[in-house]
Amino acid sequence: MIAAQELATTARALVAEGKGILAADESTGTIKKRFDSIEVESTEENRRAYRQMLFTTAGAADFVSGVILYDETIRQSSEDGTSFPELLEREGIIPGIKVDCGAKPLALADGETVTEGLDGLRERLEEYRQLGARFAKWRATYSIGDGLPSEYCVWVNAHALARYAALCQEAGLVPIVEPEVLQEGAHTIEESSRATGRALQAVYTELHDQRVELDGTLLKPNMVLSGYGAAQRADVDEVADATLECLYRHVPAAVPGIVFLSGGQTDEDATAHLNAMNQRGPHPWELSFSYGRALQAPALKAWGGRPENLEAGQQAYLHRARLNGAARTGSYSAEMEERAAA
Ligand code: 5MM
Repeated sequence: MIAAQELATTARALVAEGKGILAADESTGTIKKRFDSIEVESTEENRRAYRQMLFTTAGAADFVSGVILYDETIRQSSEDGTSFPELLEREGIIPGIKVDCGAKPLALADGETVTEGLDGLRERLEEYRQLGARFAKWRATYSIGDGLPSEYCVWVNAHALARYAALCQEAGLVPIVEPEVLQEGAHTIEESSRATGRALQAVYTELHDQRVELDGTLLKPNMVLSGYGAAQRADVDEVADATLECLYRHVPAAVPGIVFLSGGQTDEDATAHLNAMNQRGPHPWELSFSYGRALQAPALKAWGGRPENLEAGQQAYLHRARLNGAARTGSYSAEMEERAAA
């Protein structure tokens, strides 16, 4: 059994100053959608080449503390035969792994999901640790709507997240706990806050009851936003204030870090929101990022599946990583976007 101290040290290293996490854990179905958008076939070799481009970007380790991998990716290697976890370790980046098996329809609950993957998880975690993973991720999703999320959905997902987290700590992996309230729809920022707060409160009740040591965990929540389809969208200051208010009410101070997901925000919005929250610090927890789309979208586009665009793809990724690194200390400004575009 890994000492609690080691888990806490890894969790703190993942939220080191100026750094955050790259979520590169798209399952085969999701990466296919991303590749479809640039008209690239989703073959195993193309997926490997794309991930290699990201993982070998010189200078990224200055802003990226860890990378979340997918089951296929953790078993892949760079062209010189170095396994991806080893390659990342050498650069000083901590390898992690997505271990959930996806959000599936929740029985007798129209429009709601429960995340599966607990069966056999103890054995899978043991294997992932041997493959080099030092942290893990499990994502639950909740929709906002008429009577949604239901208490039923809130509690089954909180229970599963805590069972996953306890198994991770037993296996020596830091669990990233990801309750994502989806921001699709026309809801107000107040409705987003209520749903997010409810989900978080249940998660921390279950984590406590299932004996999870909070200082060896990280939280990966959504930001509190008005729905993407709302007529009047909340601005950067309103999002920062509403998100912080919700987190202060529901997240214990023993949690070392909160690593937001981007959830379909534009790259610039995801960076500006994080920056505004850090400008309002200091906070009891580090406020950082664990972005998928908001770190990768420009890189994917610049690469376009062409080996000759490798450097352009790496520069685009490095640029977003640098700006989000600045947002970690509240020192990002919109001018930094323009300077790069010039
Ligand atoms: C990278 O995307 C992950 C989800 O992949 P699957 O849906 O295929 O399992 C996702 O869990 C991701 O880690 C987080 O949602 C953050 O990603 P975004 O793009 O929201 O920042």
